[in-house]
Amino acid sequence: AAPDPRLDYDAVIIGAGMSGMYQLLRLRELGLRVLVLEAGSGVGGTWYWNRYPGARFDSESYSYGYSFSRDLLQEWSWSEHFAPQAETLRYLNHVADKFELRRDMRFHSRVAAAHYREEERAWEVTLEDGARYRSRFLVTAVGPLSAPTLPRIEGIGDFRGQAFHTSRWPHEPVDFAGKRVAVIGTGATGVQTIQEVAKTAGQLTIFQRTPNWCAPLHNRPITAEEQRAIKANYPAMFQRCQETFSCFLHTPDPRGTFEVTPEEREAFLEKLYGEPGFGIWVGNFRDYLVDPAANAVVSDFVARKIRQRVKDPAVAEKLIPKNHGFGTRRVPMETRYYEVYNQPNVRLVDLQDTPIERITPQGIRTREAEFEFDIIVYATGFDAITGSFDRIDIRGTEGRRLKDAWAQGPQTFLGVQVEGFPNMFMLMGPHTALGNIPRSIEYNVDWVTGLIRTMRDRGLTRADATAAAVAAWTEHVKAMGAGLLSNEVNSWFTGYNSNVEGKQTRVIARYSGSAPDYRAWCDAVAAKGYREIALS
Ligand code: NA7
Repeated sequence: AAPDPRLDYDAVIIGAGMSGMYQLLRLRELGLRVLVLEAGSGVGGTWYWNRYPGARFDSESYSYGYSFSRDLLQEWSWSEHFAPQAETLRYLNHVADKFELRRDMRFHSRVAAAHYREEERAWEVTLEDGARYRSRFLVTAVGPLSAPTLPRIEGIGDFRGQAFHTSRWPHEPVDFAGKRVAVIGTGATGVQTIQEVAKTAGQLTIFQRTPNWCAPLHNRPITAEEQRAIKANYPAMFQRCQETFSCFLHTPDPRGTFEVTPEEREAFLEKLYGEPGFGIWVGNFRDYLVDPAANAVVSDFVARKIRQRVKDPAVAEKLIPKNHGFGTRRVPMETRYYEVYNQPNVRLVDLQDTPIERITPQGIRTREAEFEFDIIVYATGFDAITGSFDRIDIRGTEGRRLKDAWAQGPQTFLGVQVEGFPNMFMLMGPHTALGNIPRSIEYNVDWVTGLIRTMRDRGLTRADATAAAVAAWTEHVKAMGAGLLSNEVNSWFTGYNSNVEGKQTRVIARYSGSAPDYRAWCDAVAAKGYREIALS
């Protein structure tokens, strides 16, 4: 189809993270006029924003980069098995340079609204600064964990020291040496922050509301010999990622927890605890995330490890989760995290015992005590999965708001489309397979590109998933989540957030079947000519 002269672009992509960057490249190859709008001053998304101390991968670096370019794979060398944030950001800037991505990107451009205009079969995208663009397609590449949330605590604006949310970290380094530092939050981010800040802070106070089950990352540098092996082995490694449940190098062990002797069980768990990466979480016994008795065995193993590592038994008990089992929330991967609590300059405040009452100009007041700080770090997480959509005024046909369409939880087709929002395609939207996210991103982008290519080739200008397709997919996603212990726990996995109004209920926000199943489903839709999508 010839470009529509009424439109500024064929496609507008919101977000210049890993999804947006790759989508730009693919749509450019189709000859489309594409614009990427990015709120930050550079590319990288998650890896641009999350500059907090200690931020790093906990998926193996080499399994986490883009796989689409042989050149790129061969010329880039990861320095550590689990690379630090700065290296990943350098990598993504390298990708942007190599493929000249920035020429189609506009930075410092936060999208405020996106409204579908039926007359033109196009999206009108408005920035916070008022700039406006009309585009046939709207691709959201906004990330599942990109809308930060601060606690709703009184006095949060009163604090006179320095205060940061971990994902809005300043670009200049923050000096903790000798300072009195508070960290609120003990999720994957809090754990990475705490173990790093504890190295230099004069005094570190950790405010923990819910302990998480953490496990050792076992990071180390990549040797020259390993580097050669990694580069020689890329095709096989990515093939493996295509075959595993969540695209990680690790995948569930085929054995059930009680199919082995107690001695074998202990030895297996010990082995997993000693191995690098997510193995203990996603490579564990096949039934431990659905069977409470199996889960209790694994949880008990990790609890014993925590008791061994933390010297003060009272502190150890506070660090052991009581209301959820191992692996049912995101497992923070750590490096001497538990040993931090043995340091004389570190103390743990359990908010279950003594809730925070308010932030004061000097620090934090709990029910029991008044604390003074130089720095407060909010490692309090995100309005996950739907939060970044909620922050944009997205309206489909007849002005219907996406937020209203999702009032009872997200409704999607393949996590890519929403009925009544024609020509809007979501990358890593709700109901897509998460797991090793870059693997899912590449698949998602290629699938969306295939649909747009088909439309271009057939001269079609409107794609809208049918209501029946959305209902069927949403039901399928719910069914896949049935019986998972993680869906009975409050966490970002279940869209629960104590800090966001209306998000104190659990929803099925992510696809929890296997990535191969997800891809098979999407492949079949494409192979049969997108019958679930009304194309015209
Ligand atoms: P998470 O995993 O959502 O963790 C947020 C942490 O902050 C968690 O410990 C929360 O406790 C705590 N929190 C949140 N609000 C408050 C208030 N109001 N008071 C006290 N404590 C609070 O976010 P992360 O950034 O660590 O990780 C997000 C994902 O990013 C991670 O899973 C990786 O995949 C990458 P709670 O558990 O809610 O009691």
